[in-house]
Amino acid sequence: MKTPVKIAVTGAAGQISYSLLFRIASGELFGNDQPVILQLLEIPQALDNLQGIVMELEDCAYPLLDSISTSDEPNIAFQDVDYAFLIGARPRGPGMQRSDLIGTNAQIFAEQGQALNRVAHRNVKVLVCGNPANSNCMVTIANAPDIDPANFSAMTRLDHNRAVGMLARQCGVSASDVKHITVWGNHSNTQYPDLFHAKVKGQAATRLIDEHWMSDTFVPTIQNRGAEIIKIRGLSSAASAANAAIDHMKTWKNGTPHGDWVSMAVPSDGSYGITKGLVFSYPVTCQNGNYAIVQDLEINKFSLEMLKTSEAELLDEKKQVKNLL
Ligand code: NAX
Repeated sequence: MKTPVKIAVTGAAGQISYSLLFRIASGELFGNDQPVILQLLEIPQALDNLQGIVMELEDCAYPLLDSISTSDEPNIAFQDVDYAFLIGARPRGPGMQRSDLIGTNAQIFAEQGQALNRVAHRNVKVLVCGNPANSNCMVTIANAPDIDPANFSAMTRLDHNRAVGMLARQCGVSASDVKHITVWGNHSNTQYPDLFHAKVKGQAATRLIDEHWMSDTFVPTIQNRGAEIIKIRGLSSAASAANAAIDHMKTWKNGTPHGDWVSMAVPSDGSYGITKGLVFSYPVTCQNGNYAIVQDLEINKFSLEMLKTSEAELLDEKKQVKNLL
């Protein structure tokens, strides 16, 4: 048997984790010969509830689940972890502005960055999912100076998967026939799902779809899909978000399929003229546990405006968290 990998999940009693934990414990992410240790973090008020989830995990008798621990202390939950899913965050409450949420949550991620820096494995891979995910990720990186920034990313894979699914439905093909979709920018409604490079069964998507459908239907639908789900379901996306978190980590660890790329929000190196250091969603390929931003894609005027709008929003968020950077 292999040595178990240690995985931290924060917000472990929340709705995304309720899907995610069982899939990790079953071996879906790391493979059917890889034991896992789950190190779960919650706030004190949620620890009782989390105990119930631990009991359910135990009741699955997963052969690969080596052990589970719970804590409200990041220094304990992140001890020696190889992977960290930072999902826990405060939801937006009544009367709260987006800027209030940014301030409160950025503080959480600053503390968690410091704890990762102190106790996590030096090669830990960190996925930030809690919102505002891109800026939280930037704050986490700034507070973990001894860990390579390339080990951190924020999740736009749900947006990416939504875009793949919608284009596939529009063209009447399977999701596996769609390649080279990109979601650029912030995980917010300024994100830009870009079809200009997309291929459907090897053909340029722009030859198969109407340009007005792209700009007037596709782009706003993907940008607002999260809000639409809240309106209809009464709760935010959870199973699809957990699915995207699994996809994100799996691709990062195992690599992108031949001839395709995925969207990941990663620290900008200035590619495509985006301010260095912002955590920006790019098309990336992954190999041997590392990602590389896809270079030299042609960006037309429409796309450039969309990228710049999302960058401006991230620059504004950066101003709001500057005391934590
Ligand atoms: P829930 O409110 O169900 O769960 C959040 C959990 O985090 C709660 O159990 C809470 O007690 C815990 N928590 C709060 N502060 C914490 C802290 N300091 N340390 C540890 N745990 C803490 O939310 P859920 O639906 O699971 O969503 C979690 C986060 O993901 C939210 O911020 C949400 O906005 C974000 N999302 C991000 C997505 C993305 O694509 N990047 C998509 C889905 C989701 O909306």
